Amino acid sequence: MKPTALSLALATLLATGAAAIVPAHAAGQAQATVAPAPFEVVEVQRFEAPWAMTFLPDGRLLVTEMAGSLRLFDPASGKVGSVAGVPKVAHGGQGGLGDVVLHPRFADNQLVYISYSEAGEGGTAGAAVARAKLLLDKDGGGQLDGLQVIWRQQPKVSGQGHFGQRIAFDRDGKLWISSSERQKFDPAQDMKANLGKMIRLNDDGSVPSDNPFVDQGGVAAQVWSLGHRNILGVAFDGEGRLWAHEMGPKGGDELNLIERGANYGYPIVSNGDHYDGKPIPDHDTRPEFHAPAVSWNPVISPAGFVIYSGDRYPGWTGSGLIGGLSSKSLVRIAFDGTNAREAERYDMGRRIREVEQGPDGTVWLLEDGTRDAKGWLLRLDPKN
Ligand SMILES: [Ca+2]
Ligand SMILES: [Ca+2]
Repeated sequence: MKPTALSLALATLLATGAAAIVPAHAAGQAQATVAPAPFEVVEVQRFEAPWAMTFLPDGRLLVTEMAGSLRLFDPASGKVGSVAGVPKVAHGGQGGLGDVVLHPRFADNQLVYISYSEAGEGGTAGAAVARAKLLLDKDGGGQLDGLQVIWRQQPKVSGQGHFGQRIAFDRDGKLWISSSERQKFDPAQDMKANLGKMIRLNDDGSVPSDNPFVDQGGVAAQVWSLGHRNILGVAFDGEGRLWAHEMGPKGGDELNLIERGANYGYPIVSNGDHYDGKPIPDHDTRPEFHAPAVSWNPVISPAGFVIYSGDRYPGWTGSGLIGGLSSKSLVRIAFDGTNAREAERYDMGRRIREVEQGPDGTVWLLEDGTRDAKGWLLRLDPKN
C-alpha cells in the first residue's frame, strides 16, 4: 500500500519523538459519519433470535431463527407459519440455524439451501449446508423434502463461535459458502482444513473443476480464497464481482473484494489486533496478502449484506448495505470498480443482523435477537 499523507505525517511525528495522536479514522480506514436517513423504520413482526431471510417469488419471506425454526412470513396478511424438516442444529453462542437462500432456478426446482451449526463428537461442532425441496401447504407453512447435506466444515472443533455459514449463488449458478475460522486462528492458512476460507461449489455440492486449488485435492479443492476470519456477509455486484465483509479481531473489521486463489492474511496480518492485546502486524507489512478495500477502527461489527439494485432511495442504486451489530447501524458502501468506501452510516439504535431487498426494491432488516434485543423484522419505507 502506498504511504498516504497522513501515514507520512504520523511517521514524521514518531521519528521526531513527538506525541502522535492517532485520529479516530486513520489512513485507509473508514470514517463514521451518521447521515439523516432517507427512510422511516417500520417494526413489522418479531422473531425469536432471527439470523437470515430471503424472499420467495410470491413475496413471502423465509426467516431463520437460531434455535432451529424456519419461518414463513406473509407481509400481506401478517401471518407467520413454520416450515418443518430442519435438521437438528447445535444452538448456542453464535451457532444455530444460519442462512437460507433459494436456488437460482427455484421457480422450476423449488430447491432451498440452508446453513446451520451441526454437532460432532465430544462437544465439537461445525457449519453444514443442506438443500431440500420446499413444499408449501395451503395453511401458510410447509416442509423441507428430501433434505441432503451437501457440505460440511472440516474439521469439527470445540467452541460456539465463528461458523460464518453465509451462502450465495453467483450468476453462473455456482454456490458460495463463507466458512469462518471457528476462533481457532491457524486453520485459516491450513489447506487441510476448510475453515477460514471462501468456498466455491457446484449447486449439488460437488467441486468445480476450475477451482484454484483443485490439484491439491481434499477440502483444498473447495477453496476459492483463504486467510479469512469471520465472514457474515457476501454479495455480488452488478459486474459479478464477489464482495465479503469480515468481522475482524479488535479494530480490524474489513470489506474485501474476493479474488481467485487470494490469501487475505488472517491470522498472520490484520489491521486489528488480538482481543488479548497481542499485536498482529498490519496489512501494509506483508504486501503478499490481499489488503482490505475498507478497514474499520472503530469497528462496525458487520452482519448481513446486500448490493442494492432498486431505485426507491436516492443515491442507493449499486451501493452495498451492511448491517452493524455493535455499531447499531446500517452502513452504505459506495463502489468504484474494485474500490469501495463507506459513504454513509445510519444510526438504527439497534443491532442489525441481516439486510434484504424486497421484490419492489424496499429494504428489509432483521434486528439481532440475542443480547436482550427484540428481534424485529424491520421495513425501511422511503421518505418522500
Ligand atoms: Ca438474506
Ligand atoms: Ca494489527
